Amino acid sequence: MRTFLATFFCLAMMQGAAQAADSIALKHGAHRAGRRTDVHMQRWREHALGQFIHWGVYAIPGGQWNGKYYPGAAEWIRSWSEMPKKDYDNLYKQFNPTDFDAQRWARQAKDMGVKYMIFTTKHHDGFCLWPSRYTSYTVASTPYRKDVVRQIVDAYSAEGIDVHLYFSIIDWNHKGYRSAPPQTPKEVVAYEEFKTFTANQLVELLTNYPTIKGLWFDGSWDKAWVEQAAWVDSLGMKLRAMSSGLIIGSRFRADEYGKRHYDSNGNLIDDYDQTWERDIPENISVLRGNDWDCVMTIPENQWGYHSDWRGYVKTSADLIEMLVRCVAMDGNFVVNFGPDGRGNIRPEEAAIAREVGEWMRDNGQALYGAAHADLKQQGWGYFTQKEGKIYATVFNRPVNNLLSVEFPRGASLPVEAYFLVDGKPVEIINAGRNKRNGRLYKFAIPPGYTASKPFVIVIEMQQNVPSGEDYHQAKT
Ligand code: FHN
Repeated sequence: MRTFLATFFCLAMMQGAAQAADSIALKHGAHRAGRRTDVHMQRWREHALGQFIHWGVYAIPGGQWNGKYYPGAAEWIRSWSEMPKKDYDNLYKQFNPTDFDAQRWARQAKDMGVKYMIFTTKHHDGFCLWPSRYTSYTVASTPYRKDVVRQIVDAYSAEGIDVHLYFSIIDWNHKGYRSAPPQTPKEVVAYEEFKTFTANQLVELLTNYPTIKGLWFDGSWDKAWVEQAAWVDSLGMKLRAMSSGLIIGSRFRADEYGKRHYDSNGNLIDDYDQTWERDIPENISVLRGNDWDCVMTIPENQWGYHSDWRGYVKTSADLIEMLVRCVAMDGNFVVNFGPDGRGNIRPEEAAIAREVGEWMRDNGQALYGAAHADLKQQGWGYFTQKEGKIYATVFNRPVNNLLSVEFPRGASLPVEAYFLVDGKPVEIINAGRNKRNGRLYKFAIPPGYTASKPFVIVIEMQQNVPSGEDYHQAKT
């Protein structure tokens, strides 16, 4: 739900984007100006928190092979020169995750407060976690045999969590796949076969799992794929026609000039900005009024299971801060999990899920369905807004216990404030006008108030703004 402060802001943003460039005619650029307004996208927008799961045969070596530690992202180990390709390509014969219990994963996600999840049906290695009839390199050829995607879709849907399917365009297992554009007639034929194969698999996924809400594409940066703009665009339309409300991010296709994510006119391609991987924008203006998500790893850059996490590992406090920061800029935040080769979610990730979930139970109201509030950013935390209320999430409590909030000139003003967790009142101090004729308020945290975690103050806003006399700006 978007209300008073953000509405003004978004209109201004969109007008800014529309005026920014001289448009050129594009056949395969953005097919819509501005955000999608349908119920499916609105539901996605309100999720706030998502879970990513990277799982595949790379979970078996878990970043180590023949006793040697692989320092890169574990799901890329096949590309490591010390890992023989032949060994990797036979790992599927060992894939038998007897501990895998999709319902357990889904319950854990639900307890964490997750509203949608993204599951790797096929990563760059080409191994399919569903029994695709277009290749034998699938879970059906493993000792495990059972359709993993089916179990995930059923278990998460039963918990009320929306499922989106990750699909890698890169496929190291398909003989027609290549990253550079095909040159010889033979290469062209092989690449055409790869395209048909890719399209067939995508149609198969939507046919087999019709309840899924979106496709999350990856690996579409290959020049060979980028050059197929017209074909990829028509494939996207076909997929959308199969699944009402299907959500596809900006990582699927390029325009006819090879521009990805944002087309040659600067407009977002498809439904949301998918460029924010392990990164969060500095401020909302960077996003040009578009929907977006941020996908984040818990260790520095591990998506698939790595048995030996090194370097800094994010804490639940780090992730909660990122989550609130994203929602305060109208984005969703997605935390990645990499289960091991037997189907277990590692204890570090389980602890994160538990801790984030505990925090979300008390404070999720400040995030689910909430939007950006156009208030000046303050060093103590972040603002979100929903239904006439401002939610102020405090991460850095000032030593004087006074939270400054500046309300712009003409905006509605606070009438009541209280802690979200227990409803106890917070004193509002009118601190006068600021230089720009806005109003400065202080919200007084009682000195005896103790909090070991970030906490939320709800600010109820006056709905009818009186027109006041303006303060004369100092002449400087
Ligand atoms: O190469 C992949 C990586 O392994 C992982 O899947 C991430 C998730 O966003 N995407 C690619 C890198 O951008």
